[in-house]
Amino acid sequence: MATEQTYIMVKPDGVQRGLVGEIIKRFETRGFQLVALKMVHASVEHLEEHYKDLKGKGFFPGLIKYMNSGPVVAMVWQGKDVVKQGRVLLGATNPLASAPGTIRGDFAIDVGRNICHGSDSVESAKAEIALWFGQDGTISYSRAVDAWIY
Ligand code: RTP
Repeated sequence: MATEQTYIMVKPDGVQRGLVGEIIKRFETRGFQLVALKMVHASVEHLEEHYKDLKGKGFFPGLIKYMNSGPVVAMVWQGKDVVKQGRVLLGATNPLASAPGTIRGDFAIDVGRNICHGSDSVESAKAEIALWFGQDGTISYSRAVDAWIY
């Protein structure tokens, strides 16, 4: 299976609650590689572009307001099957449907405050990485640990 990249974001509630390290830890200890990271207080326009597929949904204005309420931590993680596996680590969109052991299943109860975002396909990951890291790009580096994980 080819190595993929996915866009993972700690949402404003995850930042406010001090869950950034916990979320990074879960991806790191699983064996995925961090190849880009930054903190951003995203503009309404930027967030409307990120969530453009949801425009028209009743919760869209509240979603943009919530996402614009404070800084987020934007990350790119790399590794085998990381798009799908990243969504597994996050848990279901509605935390009440998320299994214990997932990030949302362990730390959230409200779909409107679900702590984190993860790309839902390889194609959307490419678009989201370009949107959030277009000018900065990602880092390429080798890790000694990969010989033990893969
Ligand atoms: P995300 O993009 O944040 O990873 O979430 P997702 O793909 O699992 O879910 P999606 O349907 O794309 O929804 C994006 C975000 O919108 C908020 N939401 N609120 N009924 C509601 O109030 C509702 N439904 C969705 C959540 O923050 C969800 O993560």
